[in-house]
Amino acid sequence: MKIENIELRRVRLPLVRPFRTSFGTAVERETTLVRVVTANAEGWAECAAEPDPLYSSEFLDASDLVIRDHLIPRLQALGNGLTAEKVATTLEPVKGHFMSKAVLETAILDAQLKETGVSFGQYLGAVHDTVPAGVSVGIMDSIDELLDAVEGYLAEGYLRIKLKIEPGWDIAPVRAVRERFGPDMLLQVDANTAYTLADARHLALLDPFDLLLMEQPMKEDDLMGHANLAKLISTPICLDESIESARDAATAITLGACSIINVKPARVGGYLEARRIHDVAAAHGVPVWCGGMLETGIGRAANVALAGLPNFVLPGDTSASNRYYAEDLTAPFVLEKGHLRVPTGPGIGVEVLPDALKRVTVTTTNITF
Ligand code: NPQ
Ligand code: MG
Repeated sequence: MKIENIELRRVRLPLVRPFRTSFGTAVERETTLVRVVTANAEGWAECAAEPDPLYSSEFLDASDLVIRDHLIPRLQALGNGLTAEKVATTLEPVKGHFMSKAVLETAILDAQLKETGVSFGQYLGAVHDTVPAGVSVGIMDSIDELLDAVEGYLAEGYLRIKLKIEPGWDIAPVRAVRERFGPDMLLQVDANTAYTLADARHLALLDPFDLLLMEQPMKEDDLMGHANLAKLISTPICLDESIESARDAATAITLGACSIINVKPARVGGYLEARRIHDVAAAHGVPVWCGGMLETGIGRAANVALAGLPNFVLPGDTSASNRYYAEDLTAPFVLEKGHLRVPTGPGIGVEVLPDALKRVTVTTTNITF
């Protein structure tokens, strides 16, 4: 494939409501869009990094820089021999920077699939036309406010609720939501690393609420701690931040550190590694679900395609566009009986809307390939 130009476009989109997690509050989403132009197609992807290194060590300014000065030059050295399948191995000598590698690989894959008329779903091996949607609900100022928010999402049709938790906002909100909405609703929690093993007895107080899972209670590098916690609580442990590769997934499963995995392509370097995690987990009988990073329609489209693979058996954080944005950068993803439709057009299968894009653009940088 011959790439002619790569555009890095910093955009900023207001969120419909602030999103608070144990690591901070976001009122807008800022990201860098990568547009890869070839002779016959253009590929799009969005970087999952945030302005500050709080979810992970990656952050947007560093991402732009590593893409421009370290990643793109290595891809340029491949010349016309470049394919999406060669991106990860070519970038392997650069340590870390998975989100930066992911956005490049994804934009290149989108261009490649558009050139050949294949959709992400077909390419990755999706077996479903629609995928069940969950929603991630931020930490709120009061239980009443939380109950109103959850009620609204359930009325929209979301099939699973994930509550963000932290010390001081855990047992009471979970109890209130469970009591108000009953035993049948699918409910889970995400701590984004806010606890330690010393909190095991406290976290065991969540056992009676029949949660689907508890996501990333402790530090990302604490696999042993998660394996120990798993023996002390009955809620299944799901890992997010800890899993940066298929090898990590195999290690965590073998250690007993998790029995479910949140697969986020951005966190693991792209959709090809994400699919390998899906496969490793499936081979171990470990279910997976698709995480989210507040993607616009660009990233959401590819996530929904991935979520169509057979071992994505739990509803993902693949929510409708209006969960986050009043105006998305693509035609909005909408809930149909709690499901999102897997796009079927070539590549990510959605078009970027030029006017919406213009309104949110902060800066544009072009790199001639
Ligand atoms: C998670 N996502 O599963 C993340 C974390 C997260 C949907 O819960 C701006 C950009 C704010 C990315 C907040 C969900 C964010 C973000 C939280 C990602 O852990
Ligand atoms: Mg998470």
